[in-house]
Amino acid sequence: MKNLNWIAIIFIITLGITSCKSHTENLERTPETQVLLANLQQMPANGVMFGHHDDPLYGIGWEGDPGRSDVKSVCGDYPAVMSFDIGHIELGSNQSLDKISFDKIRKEIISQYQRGGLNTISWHLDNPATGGDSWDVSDSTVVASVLPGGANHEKFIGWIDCVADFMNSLTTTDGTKVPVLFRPWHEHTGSWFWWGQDLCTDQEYKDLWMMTYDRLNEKGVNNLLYAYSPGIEPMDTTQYLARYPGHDVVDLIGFDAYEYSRDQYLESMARSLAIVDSIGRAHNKPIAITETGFEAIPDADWWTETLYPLIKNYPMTYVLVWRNAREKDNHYYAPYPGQISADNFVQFYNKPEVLFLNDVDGKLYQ
Ligand code: BMA
Repeated sequence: MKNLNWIAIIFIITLGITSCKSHTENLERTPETQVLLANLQQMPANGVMFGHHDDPLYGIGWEGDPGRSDVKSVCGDYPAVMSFDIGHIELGSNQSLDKISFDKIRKEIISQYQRGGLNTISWHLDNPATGGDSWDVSDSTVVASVLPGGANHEKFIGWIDCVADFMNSLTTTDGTKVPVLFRPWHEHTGSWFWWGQDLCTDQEYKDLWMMTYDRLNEKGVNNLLYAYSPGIEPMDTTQYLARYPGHDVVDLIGFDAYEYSRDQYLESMARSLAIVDSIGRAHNKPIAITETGFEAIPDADWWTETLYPLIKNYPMTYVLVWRNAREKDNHYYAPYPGQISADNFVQFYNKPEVLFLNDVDGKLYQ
């Protein structure tokens, strides 16, 4: 009897340990990823890194020219941060929603790592219930439908597995996995994506994040840091954190904010910066402006007179502007040679506390 009791107790303890195993215990990030996180926590002491989405892939009037970048053409240096989007990876497609082959995206991510720069990835995935795109908000039950027990759950796990395969494929020739800052489920405080504010409950959003996080871990994805980036809708830290999935599953906090009018931009930036600064300090999270910009940069002094004064007083890790579309008129956020803000961008570039690739100089991974 006694022996049997002991066997039962050991069995229960073992069961308890296995079933209570939390996500963080599963996670053994690669040494490079751990070093990157430690450096991102230190970075703000040196300055704020500048980033640009799809920087080496295309720009105004060009596509796929080796080594070319609109930012580099203007200031002579690459952005320290490059962002890429893997929308349509979930469909098994060989090109992204912006019609760039995933082989090319992979190659550029590896190159940016080898130059010593930071890579971040967003995911404008399709709507798994309707077959529409990220912006298809016609159905407010889509998030619920991909969670366990939902009609689209199995299909959706397959979609996350496509992301896992891509992340796991980011390896250099010596077999090192490239660390990446993954920024899933972004701008969720607005209601323009199917995972947005009015399209799911707080709990469903958190469950979506955790399911993504846990599945990527299960698939051996150990080269990711995770960025949480709502829009400018939160008015205070409580609202900012309403859908926050937890400090153990988020490495960097930020927000996406665009200029539509100067007053609106200054006001929303000031508020959002104060929010992430306060949470970042309290919880030792690096902070960033994960997307920003003024479409077609119609203000010739925008870089030094609008953006720089906003960011200079905060310990920002990076500030990233969106893409220079080659296929859509006036959809660009970084200057190109001859653009009216190009000279001003060079002044911004010359500020000692604004960091481009040469300033980072390999420090992110040492
Ligand atoms: C949006 C726009 C779209 C693009 C998407 C993903 O903000 O630039 O044209 O498809 O990002 O890059």
